[in-house]
Amino acid sequence: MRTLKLYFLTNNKHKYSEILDIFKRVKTQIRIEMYSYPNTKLEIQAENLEEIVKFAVKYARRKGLDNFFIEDSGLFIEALKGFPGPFSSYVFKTIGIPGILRLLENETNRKAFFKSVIGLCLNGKTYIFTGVVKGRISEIPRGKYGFGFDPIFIPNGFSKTFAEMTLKEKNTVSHRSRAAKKMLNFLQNFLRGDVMEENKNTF
Ligand code: ITT
Repeated sequence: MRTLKLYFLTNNKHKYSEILDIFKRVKTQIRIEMYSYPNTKLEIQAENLEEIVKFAVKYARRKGLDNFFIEDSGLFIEALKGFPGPFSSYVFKTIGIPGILRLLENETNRKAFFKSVIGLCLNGKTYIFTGVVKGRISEIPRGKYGFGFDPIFIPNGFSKTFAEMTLKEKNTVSHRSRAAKKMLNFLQNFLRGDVMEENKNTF
């Protein structure tokens, strides 16, 4: 089997650890290295994660990079019409968890979902993988693990928040693990030689 080295372009160590855990669980010839690459995502304020990722991939390709992936994710709250969604990173840094909980004060509809979109650039071609986890926003923050909005997100089927789960537990259901598993599956097929040149996710 061939080996493959991929760069994960991110400045978020938590995302890197979560995706690395998915790849470490299986016997694979794929090596992933975190690559802090500035400004790949700053150029665009699009309203959906796919557009942001496609733009970021093109941007990195224009800079001469190949064999890398980028992930963009967000928390979509139903009562807030999908806010903060693609603006999650900015909203976390500004109003943060207290701000989100204030916006949801007296709100009984606590439904929300996390979405992850991965853009993989492999031998000059781009492939998109997505993952979603549905859940609800807790009344108060709980837990010490993870990052971002983890302390207020309870995935369906659980009573714990993501921040009360270990990384491995979170990876059994999270949006990012779902997208990463799709990418891993695709890469394993690729390395076996079952190349899906006309994969519907390519562009
Ligand atoms: P990079 O762009 O460098 O990869 P980032 O943290 O800025 O890292 P995003 O632009 O994708 O990543 O922003 C996603 C934000 O959404 C992130 O900062 C969190 O606030 C939130 N978020 C996404 N996935 C999350 C998760 O698994 N747990 C908690 N919060 C999450």
